[in-house]
Amino acid sequence: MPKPLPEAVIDVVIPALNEERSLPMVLADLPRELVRRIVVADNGSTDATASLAHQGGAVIVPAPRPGYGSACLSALAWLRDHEPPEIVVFLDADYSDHPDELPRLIAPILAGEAELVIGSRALGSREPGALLPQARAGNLVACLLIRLLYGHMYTDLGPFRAILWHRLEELRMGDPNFGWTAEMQVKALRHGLKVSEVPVSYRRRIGVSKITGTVAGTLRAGYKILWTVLRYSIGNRPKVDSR
Ligand SMILES: Nc1nc2c(ncn2[C@@H]2O[C@H](COP(=O)(O)OP(=O)(O)OP(=O)(O)O)[C@@H](O)[C@H]2O)c(=O)[nH]1
Ligand SMILES: [Mg+2]
Repeated sequence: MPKPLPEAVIDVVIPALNEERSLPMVLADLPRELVRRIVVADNGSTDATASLAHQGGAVIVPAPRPGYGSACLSALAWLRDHEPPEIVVFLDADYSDHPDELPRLIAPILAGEAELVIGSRALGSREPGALLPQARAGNLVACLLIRLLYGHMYTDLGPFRAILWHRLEELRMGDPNFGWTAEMQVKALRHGLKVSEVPVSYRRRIGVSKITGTVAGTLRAGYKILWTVLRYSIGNRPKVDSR
């Protein structure tokens, strides 16, 4: 059973690629009183993302290798060298997630009831058109495959999530791009983390889609996610915490 953490140190990681229109809104809506640092992981945005992140009080960590997962890995490497937090919260920079819902994500961890909390868009309310049909179908297939191979039913692979730092470190994350969210969820099951989900709201993104809004992005992400779910299922029987 995880320990309650009434006053945990929380850092937020935001992978961002050319999100100058939405990032300031994400930064403005985050409940700053709960958050120690905001780390924006940037793969060389060519717009004002980095300067707006700086103005908004975030730390900018440059990610040399392109990709969503690489950006997250660069942020984690930076945190490791700069007094790591107790809890890391991830969310996207496109203002699809509702940053003001962060307290919901961390509540089960603070209460000692969970070590990884996924913000589920399937359980929450979605603005029409926010979660594209291909993303919904892909998530469902991936979640069913996880159920089959790991014995735990998630309802989403949503990007808005919170995890205990020391347990995240145990997972030795490595996916450089679209498999990042699935990798974290299946490895959490394999490592016996206590996982839970809370409903989160989701709205249509502002700015240009990089992943599920494009055909190439959807196909590459779908393939990568399914492969990720399969590859970590090979080997020992997963340890599932079904409490
Ligand atoms: N640093 C970095 N961030 C990225 C990269 N690709 C996507 N992102 C960020 O990751 C988040 C998710 O990307 P989106 O384009 O919104 O992907 P999506 O949510 O699947 O697709 P939409 O439904 O169009 O929003 C956003 O904050 C992007 O700016 C990348 O290669 N590097
Ligand atoms: Mg998005």
